[in-house]
Order: sequence, then C-alpha cells, then structure tokens
Amino acid sequence: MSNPINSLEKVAGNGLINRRHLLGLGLGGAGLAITGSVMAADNALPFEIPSWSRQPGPGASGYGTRSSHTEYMQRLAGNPNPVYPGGGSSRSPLQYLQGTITPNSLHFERHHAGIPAIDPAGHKLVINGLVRQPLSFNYEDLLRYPMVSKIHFLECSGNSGSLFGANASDGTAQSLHGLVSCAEWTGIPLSTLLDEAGVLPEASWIAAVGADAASMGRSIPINKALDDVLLALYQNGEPVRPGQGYPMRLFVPGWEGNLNVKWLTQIKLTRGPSNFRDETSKYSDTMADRSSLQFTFPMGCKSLITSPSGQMALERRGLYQVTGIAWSGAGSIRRVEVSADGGQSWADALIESQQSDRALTRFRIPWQWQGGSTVLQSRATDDKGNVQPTRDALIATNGLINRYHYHGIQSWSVVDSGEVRNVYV
Ligand SMILES: Nc1nc2c(c(=O)[nH]1)N[C@H]1C(S)=C(S)[C@@H](COP(=O)(O)O)O[C@H]1N2
Ligand SMILES: [Mo]
Repeated sequence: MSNPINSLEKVAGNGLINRRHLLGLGLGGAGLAITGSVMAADNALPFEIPSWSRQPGPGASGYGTRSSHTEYMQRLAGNPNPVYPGGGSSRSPLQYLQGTITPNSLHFERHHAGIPAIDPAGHKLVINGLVRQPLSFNYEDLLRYPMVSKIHFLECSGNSGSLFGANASDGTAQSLHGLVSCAEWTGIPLSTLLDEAGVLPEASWIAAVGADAASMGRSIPINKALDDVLLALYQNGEPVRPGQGYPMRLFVPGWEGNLNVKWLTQIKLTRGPSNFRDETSKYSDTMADRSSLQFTFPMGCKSLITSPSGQMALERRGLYQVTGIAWSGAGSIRRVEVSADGGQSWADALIESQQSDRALTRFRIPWQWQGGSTVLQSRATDDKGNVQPTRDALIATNGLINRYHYHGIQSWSVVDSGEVRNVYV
C-alpha cells in the first residue's frame, strides 16, 4: 500500500513538505498524525482510572512551580573559574522550549562577578555628566513613571562562539547556542528620564554602569539611548529577576547582550565613549585581517533549528516537524528557509510569530525522513534584506580568532541511525 505521506506536496529535496500542510491542511486529517494511537469507539475511558484521579490534589499555592516531570529542563551552567568569582554563564535549553518567550527561570544568565544581593530600598540610579540637572532616583520613584512593554530577544555576543572553532564540537542547541532568550520587558523609556535631566547639546554618548562587583560599564551612542532603550523593571510581567538585574537593568533592543547593563546604578552623559574594559579588551572583535572592531553593536540575522538538533536521535523513519527560532538585531524576520539536503535546495518554513521586531520568531516545516544521512539547515532573512551567511562566508571576514557575533548557518547532520550532530559543511 502506498504511504499517504507520499501524497503531500514536496517542496525541496530530501523530503521537505509544503508548510501549508501545517495549517490544518491535512497532516492529522489524512491519518498522518506524527504520533498518537487509535482509540476505541465507545464512551468508556479506554484505560484504568489513574491514581491521580482518585483523590483531590494539593490546593492553590502562593507562587507556582512546574511539574516534577519537566525538571529535566534546566539551564546549563558553564564551568566556574576559581580566579574569577561569580563569573560565568548559564544557557537556555532551546531544544526543549516552544513558542518564543523564555520562561524567567530558564532565561540565560551571564555575570562577570555574580549576582549582587540588592535591597531596592537602598539602590539608587543616578543620571549625571553633561545634563542640565543631575538626578537621583530611588526604586519607588521609578515605579510611578509611565512604562511600555516590548518583546525582544537578548543575546550575548559570545553566543555560538564555539562555532568559530576549527572542529565542530558535539554539542546541543543549548550548549552551542543557549546564550539567547526572549522576554517581554516592561520599563521606562530611557528618553523620559534623560529628558527630565536635560541632555546638553555636547553629550553624544551615555556611559551605563552596574552596581555589581564587576562594576560593568558600557558606552552607548546618545541617538540609540534616546530612541528605544528601556530602563527595564519587569520581565514577563514580574519584577526583573536578580539574575537579570533586579531591581533594574538597561535594555538595548537588538544590540549585543553586554550593553544591557544589569543592576544599573549610573547613567553618565559624555562627549565620547568611556572605553570601559568591556568595550576594549572584551567585546571588541578581531577580524581575519587582524584589524579590531570596537562597538560592534547590532546582533546579526540568525536562525537555528532547535528540533531535531544536536544529540537528539530520530527514533523512526517518517514525518517530523522541523522547528526552530530566528531573530535579527536589525528588525523583524521576514523569511526562514530550511534545507534537508545540506544546502542544495531550500523551502520556505511557516513563520508563526505575530510580533517579531528584534524578537525570537518561531518557524516550522514538515519533513519526511526516509532514513540515510543528510544535513538539516535553516537560513533567516530579515526585513532589511540581511541574509544569514554560511559559516564559510562568515569566517572569511571574521576569521577564527574572534569569538563574538557568530551568526552563520547551523548544520545538523542526521545519520542513518537517527543520531543528530553538529557538523561543518
Ligand atoms: N552589571 C552587569 N551587567 C551585565 C553583565 C554583568 O556581568 N554585569 N553581563 C552582561 C552580559 S555579557 C550579558 S550577555 C547580559 C546577560 O543578561 P542576562 O544575564 O539577563 O541574560 O548582561 C550584561 N549586563
Ligand atoms: Mo555577554
């Protein structure tokens, strides 16, 4: 008997199926549900009444916890460095997440000197330097200002940096790319506070400094600061988590993670950049021609298949839903193409997100795996026309010494046994 999957419209090599089949046009209806078993046609429950249905469970609680069955979803912490207390990062489990919002407990973290235990009652934000009137705000003052909410990704510019390495390491979506997350950030447009202080005409940059022991500072051009930068006080509806900068952080849409100064305590208006350590010895990019780029702010146009992805195993031949995330620091994602033959042919994936201006965007496409070896890839295009480059094209300009701003195409090899692995093609 012919396999009904074969009647679905193939749109690119090696089993990619038209994305319209995800829009109610028949993956399930044609008896092609990816999993699921046939149920008996009577009204009785076809199974024993389970133990959890035989007695009431615990009641409501003050603060929720997740199911104990999902505790395998954990951030992955890097190795702590004993000479650098509190420094390090933890990565979001991208391969387990769906949609586009990262739960606060799984938002990636990057700290240069750990998480300071800030009592908001004792925290101050000072705006000084080239302003008409230096100002000092406490937390309660700030909560009274009008706020806006924006959904944006945050990505460390060191994310995916291991892909600059000479050999493809056998990592997961999380271990290779988990320094990106996405949340709804609510806060005060920085322009509101800068206008109140009165920016003097000679001020061209701001210097933002955190209250952690790293005293992390970054310089940001005044045009960006007045455009869309937020003083973020809430993250997905609740106060910003301590790991994300409680009680307040800078949020700089689309630009490298490091600029998003956490535990923000000072904004100083200056004539030029302040040349902090984190924009000289760190977070500057050495190119293939040995030149060094400073202030490489926007994050690239990028995408990544999160399922199937590194270290997963396809258990049987048949229909799969290839899904992943795409984002761009320059704007919104217009197109994601997927290849199931190592980049020889491409098909457009379905893009799901409603709001994608510098936010994670979810894509999906059905795929029939017929066994054998192949390479899965995705390629994003944003609304400014930026197209995600191949790894080869990226390293031709950025070289292999640099560890920042990797945004090349990710290749996952699938071998006949079903194992999925990070490879270079
Ligand atoms: N004060 C301060 N701000 C900071 C950092 C820090 O160590 N101290 N780390 C930066 C870096 S390198 C990144 S990538 C982002 C990470 O934000 P997250 O931990 O909320 O994901 O915060 C930035 N802001
Ligand atoms: Mo970072």
